[in-house]
Amino acid sequence: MRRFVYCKVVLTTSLVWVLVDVLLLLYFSECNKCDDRKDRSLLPALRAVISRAHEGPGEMGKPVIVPKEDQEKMKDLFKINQFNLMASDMIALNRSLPDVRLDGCKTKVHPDELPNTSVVIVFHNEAWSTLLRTVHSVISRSPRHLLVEILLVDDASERDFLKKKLEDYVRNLEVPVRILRMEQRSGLIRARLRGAAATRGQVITFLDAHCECTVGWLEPLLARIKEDRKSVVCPIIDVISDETFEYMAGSDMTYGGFNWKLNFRWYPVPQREMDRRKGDRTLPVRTPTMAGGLFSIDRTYFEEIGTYDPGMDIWGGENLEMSFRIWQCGGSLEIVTCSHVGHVFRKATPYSFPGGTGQVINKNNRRLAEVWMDEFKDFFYIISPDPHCQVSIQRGFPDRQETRPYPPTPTPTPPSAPVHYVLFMESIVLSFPQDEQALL
Ligand SMILES: [Mn+2]
Repeated sequence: MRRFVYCKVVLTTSLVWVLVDVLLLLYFSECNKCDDRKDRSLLPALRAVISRAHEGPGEMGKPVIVPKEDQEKMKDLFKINQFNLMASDMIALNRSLPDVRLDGCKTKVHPDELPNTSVVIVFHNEAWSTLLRTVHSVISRSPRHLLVEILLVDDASERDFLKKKLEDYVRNLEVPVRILRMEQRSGLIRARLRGAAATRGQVITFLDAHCECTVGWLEPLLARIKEDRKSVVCPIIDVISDETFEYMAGSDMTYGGFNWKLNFRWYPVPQREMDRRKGDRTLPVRTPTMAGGLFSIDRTYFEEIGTYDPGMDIWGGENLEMSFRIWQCGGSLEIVTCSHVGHVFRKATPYSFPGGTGQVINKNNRRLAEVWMDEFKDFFYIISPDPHCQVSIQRGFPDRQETRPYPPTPTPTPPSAPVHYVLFMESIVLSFPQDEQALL
């Protein structure tokens, strides 16, 4: 009987509290509507920022879905730059991105005194939104004292908005942005050389015109160059989808090689390189080649190794040429795994190649083979014969240092061989088809 009374008391008090909770909830949800009337409150502004960071198109690197009714127009616009221009234009120029770094990178402490850098970006008929998103991401995610300036080199673009409108826009940015114009279409290399010659920073950082830098991208690159001025460093290149502009983290477990058509190729980071770093994935990976145009280099070292080959036209082959040059001139090429920069990868090139795409790339690759590959160039000539293509190489290339990197026959590496020898051996072997690898 007593137990029954207890139960009644417990139930009644519970019921009372539930009612109190409901009343409280009703009261506060009513009050939400009053927020708008609270003048000078920071709350609405804060809320707007937070909701934009999570809800605006493409924020936090999310994919943009274009409404059905606009899809015809979207397809037309795609052809201009070979990426989804409509999606790109919908995204804020300063959109938020996820922090995709390894946990160990987020807590890394860098020296106070890092070298500063100039950022060189070459563009040719680039879209407004991708070019300016590159610029904004550099400015907002680089410590101000490390960023001397941004140099935009216009390789003879034809679009109007890249002229005065662009000049007016960059004038108001909080970092000096200079625009240099090539008088005629000169190609990526000669435009980059023009930009590099005008830099004032201790380090030159080259980026493409459709990139987005993420939080903490710059410090680890500069810290590595401070440690060793002959190390040339690349970030991990994350993928920005050409269809949706979704931001997708790249892997720290692949590095660069090449095949015998002299195309760049990704390969898994070998166990040897994991062992050298004692399994610490936050340490830089030594890579035989770099994927493309994103890297930082000490300015005086860039001059010492003879900069780029100015005889290369438009685009293609320059990334391998620079990689071979660095390794053979006593430097090292590394992927700094704590630095992440996104890049819009395209399935087709939007650029015109005066003289024809195939011819331009073939000529560039021949220059690369003739200068840096010794008798290994024969592999390239067997796979890509073109008796009509002739290149003349003027001297003026720097002397190579240390051991010859291309042994005539792949033999076991002597333990004292410098690291570039080992790396090239490996990428040569990797570049053969599987069945041929077994024969080596
Ligand atoms: Mn690119």
